[in-house]
Amino acid sequence: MKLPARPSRRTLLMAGAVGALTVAASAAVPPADAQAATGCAVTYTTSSWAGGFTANITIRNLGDAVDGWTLGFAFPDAGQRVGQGWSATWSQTGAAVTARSVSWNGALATGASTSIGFNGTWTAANPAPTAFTFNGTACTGATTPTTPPPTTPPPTTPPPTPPPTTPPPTTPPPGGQTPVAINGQLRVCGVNLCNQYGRPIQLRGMSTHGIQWFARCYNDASLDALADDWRADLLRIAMYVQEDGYETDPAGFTNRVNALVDEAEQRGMYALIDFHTLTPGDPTYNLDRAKTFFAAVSARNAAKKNVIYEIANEPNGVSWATIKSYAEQVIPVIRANDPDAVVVVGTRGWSSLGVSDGSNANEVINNPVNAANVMYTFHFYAASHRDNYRAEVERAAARLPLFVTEFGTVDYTGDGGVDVASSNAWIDLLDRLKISYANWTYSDKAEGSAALRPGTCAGSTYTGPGVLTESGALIRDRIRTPDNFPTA
Ligand code: IDC
Repeated sequence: MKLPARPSRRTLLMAGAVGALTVAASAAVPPADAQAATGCAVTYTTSSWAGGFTANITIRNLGDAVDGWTLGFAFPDAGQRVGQGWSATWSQTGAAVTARSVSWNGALATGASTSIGFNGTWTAANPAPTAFTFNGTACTGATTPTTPPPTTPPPTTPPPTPPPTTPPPTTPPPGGQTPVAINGQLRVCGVNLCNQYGRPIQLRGMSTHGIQWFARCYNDASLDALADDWRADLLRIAMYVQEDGYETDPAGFTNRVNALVDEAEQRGMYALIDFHTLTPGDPTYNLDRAKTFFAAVSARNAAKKNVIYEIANEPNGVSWATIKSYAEQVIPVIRANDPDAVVVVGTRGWSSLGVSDGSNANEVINNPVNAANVMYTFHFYAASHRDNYRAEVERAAARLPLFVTEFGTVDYTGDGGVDVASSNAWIDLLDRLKISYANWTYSDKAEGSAALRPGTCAGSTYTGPGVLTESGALIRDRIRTPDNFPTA
């Protein structure tokens, strides 16, 4: 799979005040059948790479409350096309693009906002549209970006990030039988992850690949398939910090993570926000970025029940003492905004509980992070990590709350053949110990760990025979069995 070239990004804000004029006219002569006051403000932000881009759009209703809306705009360049979109029904005729509200975001009160987006393609150039309409009215209302502008360098001292200026979309929580509807706000109890009834549960789901490379794989159809066909409980959002990730566009990646949190919430899935540090392995290299990022996402998502924070993917080349110190600086930033959320802390040796560095879980057991409601990360790749790792997980699980935020069915490179026996031995163990897990990856990268066959994300079909790799088929079979979450 060819990876996209280094991304370029732009943000465009639309500003003006037509909505106010409409209101003034209605107020001066209030006819019996007064037309509803209208007005709107739009932000359009893109992350683009050679030939492709992701657009995130926030719509703010500055007029009277609406129940159903249509957003319209025209692409400036003939080669721009909408591909798969989310949170709206998208269509394009010539240059004209239309996005229609869906069931859960059609009702927008005065002043309320909603976020939608799409993955698109471009040929010659990818300029942002310059005009938008909302139910036929030109959008000229002033808007405020929801995150700091991308040009702001990360501060070098602990950065109290201001809370977002626009509230997250007011999505009604899904009722019925979704994992989030049943389990609600999670918390750590003893060595377990417990639901709103204080009963131990296990969440089973998938990790994205790096969202800087595989944004096209996370769209309405693919996430519907994950929730409904796979019956996944959990989406891990792997936001690399390096490798063309967060450090290149903090505001853009923060927005994209937030959009995926909403996508998971709308489908009743938990969202694990993964600050995907990998190289360099010392998490303190990214300490300021972590504080900035987690301040923003925890403020924005504090009211949601489906968010879990993973503060360092795989520390490596550092001591547990260093990781613990990092955790004790980042966790208070999250707690200041979102006091009751579960936080997962990476462990030494690529989150091997130290085993890959010749150590073991005792360094954590004897010196745990000084914070409540915390779990510890364990990662494995089934073809590389076998009995000695399983034995240590089983031993540690009696003393520490563990969360397998990432594992592969293949070897530690993420590629190679599926080790069916070792993968099943691992999943059997996790099931027995009620350890939650996310599999690497729900993507179509041409590598053994990817669940989707190469090319799947260029299409619109994510279910049925044809789309799964050997790894995807094995994992889907394991994930989609009934959860039997306790309800009292
Ligand atoms: C791998 C991806 C691969 C990518 C590489 C570098 O599968 O496509 O080129 O990262 O970014 C981890 C990491 C995870 C790795 C994965 C497989 O958390 O980022 O993904 N792995 O190597 N730890 C152990 C294995």
